[in-house]
Amino acid sequence: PDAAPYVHADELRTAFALAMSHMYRNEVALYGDLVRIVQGVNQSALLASGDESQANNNTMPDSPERLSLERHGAIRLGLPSELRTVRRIFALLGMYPVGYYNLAVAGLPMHATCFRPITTTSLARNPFRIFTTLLRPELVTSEGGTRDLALQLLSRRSLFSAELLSLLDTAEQRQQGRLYADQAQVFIREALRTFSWASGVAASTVDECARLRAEHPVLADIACFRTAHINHLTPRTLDIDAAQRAMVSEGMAVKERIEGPPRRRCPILLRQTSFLALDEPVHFPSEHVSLGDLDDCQPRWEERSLVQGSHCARFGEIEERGAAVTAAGRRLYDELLAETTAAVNVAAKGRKYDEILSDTFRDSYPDDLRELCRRRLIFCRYRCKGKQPTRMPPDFAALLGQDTTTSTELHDLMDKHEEAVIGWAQRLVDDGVLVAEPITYEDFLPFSAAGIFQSNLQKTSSTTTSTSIDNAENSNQTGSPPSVMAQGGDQGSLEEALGCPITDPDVLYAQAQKDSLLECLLELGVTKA
Ligand code: OOG
Ligand code: NI
Repeated sequence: PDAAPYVHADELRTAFALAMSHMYRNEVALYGDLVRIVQGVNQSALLASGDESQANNNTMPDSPERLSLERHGAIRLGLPSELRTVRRIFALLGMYPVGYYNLAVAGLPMHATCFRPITTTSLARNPFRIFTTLLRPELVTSEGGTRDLALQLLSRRSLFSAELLSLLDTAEQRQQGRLYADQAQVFIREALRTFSWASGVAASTVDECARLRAEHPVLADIACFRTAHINHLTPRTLDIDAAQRAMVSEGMAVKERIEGPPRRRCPILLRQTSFLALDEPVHFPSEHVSLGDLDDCQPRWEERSLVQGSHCARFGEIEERGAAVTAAGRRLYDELLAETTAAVNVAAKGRKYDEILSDTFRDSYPDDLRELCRRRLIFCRYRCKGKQPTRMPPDFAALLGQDTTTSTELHDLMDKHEEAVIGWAQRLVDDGVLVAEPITYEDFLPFSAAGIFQSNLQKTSSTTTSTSIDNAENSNQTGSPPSVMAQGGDQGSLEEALGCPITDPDVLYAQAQKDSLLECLLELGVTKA
């Protein structure tokens, strides 16, 4: 077996994302329509602008199909042990936890991280990520035992098949943590079961589901099912405004507004919109049955009588990504968002918000690549335009103090005087020696995520027993005190659940920028004096 080739994590991730896309299109027909719309919009955008529209995304010129591939999905987990195993699954796919998101600020009893590739090469091969939330039961504080009910339901399920767990063990025992091709196929098939809708058979009774919904719709979504069903997938669009219009004109119920920054010449961060979650049929068992592992779910359910109900959680989203911003760029973004919110009359939403947002950003957030770089608002990747011997400014030469310019010296210079080197690089950009390209933002935005959550959880669905559902709707809309209070984050406990630290995204962007600069200096054959 030693001679058989392992499947590379990047390839495995690509295969997994494709399989997941296929599964989700089968499960949610409207999602298939969304993918078609996005491909059409991307095709037109490419035709209209040549390759310019891709200039900010650091990718090779590509076909509309490849361009429109899914860029992310999202799952919601209930228990630390579930997250721990999910981390192992994603590690095999070359996806690692990056960034901490405290969703309690939006009244959700959850926190999250994003599993994604972390190297420039892997990101270029396939940037697919999964936004993964974990329940924080300690934030569900209301009387009435809903927290205990949720935990009880969760403790009875197992998200992972025996075959999947054994493949994880096998892969982890090997040095590279990889699988052979035949094992990879089984791995993807079994992993997909964990994230599938599982025929919409619930793991709770209809009444239990209603009780959890009344507390918070997301509690029901997390605790009442056998699987950690993917709740949306998100292809990339080159023109999100056009895609949103196309979705509306096809009659889709679409989120009121596009989350994130306004449309700009130099896109930053992430813009997202979605069609609203669908009310889908669910079969609830009429009584409790003891649940074995995932493998024996089907036969047992079929023996029981099932009650027809529904559940509203799954949707389809699209995204458009721009430059990763520095801490300063992020502060400015957050300030302008807050300014916009303050300026918007509480009653006026939609168009009005968007106009104010555009105005606020136009006045205060530079929309010119040179200015964004000069003010250190975005991270850039530097590239040599052509080789030409370049002299180091005398002050740098003095810092190094010798005649030769070795790679170790340049490393040293970068480490100790990075800010100054960036300034120098920008002069070289002005002189036409280097080119600066924005580094694509690969992460998420907490306020946008909260907006996406909220627009898809507002609608509580109806079931055959409707009284408590009506109560749920009321409690969400009448300003009664929220059961989940805004709370600080708890990154430590999420890391403990994961069993590993969470990487700070800014460290990755800064490293990518620095690596590119160093490469340029070496390639230029920089000399002193
Ligand atoms: C995750 C929402 C966050 C995004 O694009 O911001 C997200 C969820 O609904 O579970 O995917
Ligand atoms: Ni999303």
